[in-house]
Amino acid sequence: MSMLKEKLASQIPNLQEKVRNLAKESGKKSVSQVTVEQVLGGMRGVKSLICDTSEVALDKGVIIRGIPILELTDKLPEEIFWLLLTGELPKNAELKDLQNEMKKRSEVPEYIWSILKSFPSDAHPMSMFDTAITALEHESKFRSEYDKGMKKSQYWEYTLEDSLDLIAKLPSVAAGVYRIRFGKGSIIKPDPKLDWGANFAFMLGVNNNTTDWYDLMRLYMTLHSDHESGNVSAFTSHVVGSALSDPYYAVAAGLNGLAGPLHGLANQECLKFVIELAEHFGGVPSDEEMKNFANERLNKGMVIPGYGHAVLRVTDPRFTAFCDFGKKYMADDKIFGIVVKLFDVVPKLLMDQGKAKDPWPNVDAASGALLYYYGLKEYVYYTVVFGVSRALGICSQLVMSHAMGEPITRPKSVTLDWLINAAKD
Ligand code: NMX
Ligand code: MLT
Repeated sequence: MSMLKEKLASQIPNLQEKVRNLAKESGKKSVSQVTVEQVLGGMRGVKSLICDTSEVALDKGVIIRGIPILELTDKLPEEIFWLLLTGELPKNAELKDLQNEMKKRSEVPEYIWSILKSFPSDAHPMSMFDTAITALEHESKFRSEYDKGMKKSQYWEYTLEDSLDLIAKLPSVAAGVYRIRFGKGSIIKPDPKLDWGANFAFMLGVNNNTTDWYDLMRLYMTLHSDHESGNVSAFTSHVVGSALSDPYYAVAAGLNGLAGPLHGLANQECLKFVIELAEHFGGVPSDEEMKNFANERLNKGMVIPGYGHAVLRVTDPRFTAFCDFGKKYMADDKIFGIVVKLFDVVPKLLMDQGKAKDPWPNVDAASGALLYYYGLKEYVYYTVVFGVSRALGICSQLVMSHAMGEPITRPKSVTLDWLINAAKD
């Protein structure tokens, strides 16, 4: 048994007891009210989900198991995965054990490469990535055990098994998508000496494998890993997983949501916008030029990608972490310079426009410029990189949800007329 599974097996009975007691002692207590505005407005702020892996404070950003994200930027993504699941950072031996588990499970079956090679040459990389994850469902231990008659108390164990298998393979699959889709030559096999994040950077094959490129990928994987459970991708995965669809189905479903421009695809849209600015002005524009260019976009009814958030009301600390990295390694780069200048100009524009509740940058405003600097220029690929990282959080949430014995998700919908009448009352 892996050390991670042992650790969880020792913690989960306590968690289950807390859930049982809460339901028994306070099951009928009211903890929040729902306004008409919330029903009409994407359920914003409705407290109806449990997520212990992380929380997003509107004035602080994401806090993973009590630790603000800016205090975790020097951690490996594997350490974050352990933290998300157990609430503690791993000891050295635990980290080694987890890394060994991942290495053992990292081989990608040949049929995945055949499927990826059969895509149209202009397919979107997210469609390729999500299809590969759905196809990998063939490997699901959760489903095969369920078919044999798995007990409810074992759901979390096989969710963990599938999660480890899937997460171990994702860097290879994602790098394979990149190399196939953009004609970069043969697939690069993982280097057994490298950790999970650095291996992803290595297998993309875009840079001379410098330590700062590896560091950027580790940081990227850590920063995007989890953002509580109400965001589109995590929530979708939660709903799909609640039907006892196995983690492959659940993760693929969530990442299909990540592929939307208001969610993870904003990183692609943001870099596209930055490149447009660079090409239009032949470098970093002045404040006035940038303001006019951005206003034109707003006047067309388009959003400024990478700005605004459904929960946050401050600059996303993940943006801050990326900017700090950029200032250290590429302070004079033109593309990074535009990202910094956008930060000077856009919040005021959005405040003047008066619509966005949060005028500040989110994680997607800076991430692309850094990948671009290291040679990952094909920005339609960027959401795949986000997806590899987000699988850490989604899988952790699925394990915890099954550990708590959560039932199938099934809220009640009402008709518009019902709502109009209820509002009159
Ligand atoms: N540029 C222009 N208008 C905006 C922006 C923006 N960046 N952000 C919000 N608004 C508008 C929004 O479209 C809405 O307009 P309308 O009333 O005409 O429909 C109005 O402001 C109120 O929206 P909010 O309540 O502030 O935002 P909401 O919670 O509905 O949506 C986002 C949050 C993140 C979807 C929204 O801010 C947005 O579209 N941002 C740009 C896309 C983006 O960066 N998404 C990435 C989010 C992070 N991630 O990785 O997932
Ligand atoms: C995320 O990381 O999922 C985004 O910031 C979106 C969100 O939290 O709603």
